[in-house]
Amino acid sequence: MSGGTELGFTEHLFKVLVIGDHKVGKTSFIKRYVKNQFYEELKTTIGVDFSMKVIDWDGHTRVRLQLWDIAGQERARGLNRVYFKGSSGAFVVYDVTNESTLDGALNWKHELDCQEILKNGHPIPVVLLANKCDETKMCRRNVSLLEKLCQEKGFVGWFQTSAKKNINVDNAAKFLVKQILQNTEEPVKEEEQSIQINLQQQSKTNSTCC
Ligand SMILES: Nc1nc2c(ncn2[C@@H]2O[C@H](COP(=O)(O)OP(=O)(O)OP(=O)(O)O)[C@@H](O)[C@H]2O)c(=O)[nH]1
Ligand SMILES: [Mg+2]
Repeated sequence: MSGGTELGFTEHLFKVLVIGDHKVGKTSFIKRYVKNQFYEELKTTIGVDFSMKVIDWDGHTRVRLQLWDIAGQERARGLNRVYFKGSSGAFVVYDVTNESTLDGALNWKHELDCQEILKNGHPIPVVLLANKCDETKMCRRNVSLLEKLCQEKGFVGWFQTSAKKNINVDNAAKFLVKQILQNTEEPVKEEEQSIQINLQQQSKTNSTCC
């Protein structure tokens, strides 16, 4: 969602999802990013929590990021789709010390792709976060695997992050915001819009995923 332009100054409000399995560090990532704080013990998120981060992107652009911290258990409960609507981008987080959470991350991404499409017909930009990288060093094989996965599954990028040690938190956020801003700059041409409507109608009738 984009706000008004006043004397060459633009404000944007973007809804950004932070999703992933239970205990991977979603809330910690947000707390580090928004408040530069980290807690060894955190209560599990119930439902959804919200945080706001205001970024003075450049001299004439301000971005308000509304971060939606969705409980890891919500996917199992099938409630996550309710929260996806209207999002401009997402972080999908997994825990590098718990391999099964990478499968979980791919499932979250799949559900998001089934649900959210931008006006220009593209899926929303999603960044994969390999969190808790302070706990273990990622080997080359895993790095190549993640790069391949990103390409295959349509993530716009991935980062090794540590909410604990404040590694790559800002970089990942900047990267996602840049992708989101690029989408706002791409006007949708009229003929493209009608093609997209047709495609969306077709995909609704052919859809097997959701
Ligand atoms: N070592 C390390 N621990 C982390 C990191 N990020 C989070 N943790 C710890 O992992 C645990 C879970 O973190 P949360 O941020 O609550 O995880 P969550 O994904 O929000 O979990 P739910 O709300 O249950 O879905 C907490 O004990 C954190 O202190 C990190 O980067 N490194
Ligand atoms: Mg949480």
